Amino acid sequence: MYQQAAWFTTIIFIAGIIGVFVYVLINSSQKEEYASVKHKGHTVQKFYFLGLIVVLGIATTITLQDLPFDRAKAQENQIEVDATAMQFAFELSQNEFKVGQPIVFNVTSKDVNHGFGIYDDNMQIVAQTQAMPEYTNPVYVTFKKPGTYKVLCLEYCGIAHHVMQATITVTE
Ligand SMILES: [Cu+2]
Repeated sequence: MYQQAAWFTTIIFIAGIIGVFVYVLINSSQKEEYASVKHKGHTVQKFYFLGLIVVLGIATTITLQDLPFDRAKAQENQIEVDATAMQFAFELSQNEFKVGQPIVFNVTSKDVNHGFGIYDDNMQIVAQTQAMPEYTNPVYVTFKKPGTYKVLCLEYCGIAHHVMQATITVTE
């Protein structure tokens, strides 16, 4: 569903850009005094810039209301797991867990910025954070159902970014 929304949004923006190009192309044969064009350009620019701020402000507010996963917190009995990302793999100090067991993944990177996204069997995101060199970002997860989960990189990090993967097994 999210992929579809992203796809349609992209298509709409591309159509808009094509529309602008076509409009400019059609009107490019008309000659106008430079001074008047410049003045008009500034007014149009100001109008569109304010419009853009309003549109992006509303879109950001609406889309940040809801994350596609739970925002979990630290818990006393949580298992600590070291999760290190590198070109092009993930290293997890533990990858077998039980349902209902609170876990914190301490996520870092050995080289460049990576993403650390945990996906369930249906490729629905469960949790995510950035994997950054010299920083450790905690991700709190409590798996609610058994299955095979995947860790995927969410930040383009180089030529083999798409093969970066780790597996997590969750049992009852
Ligand atoms: Cu990557």
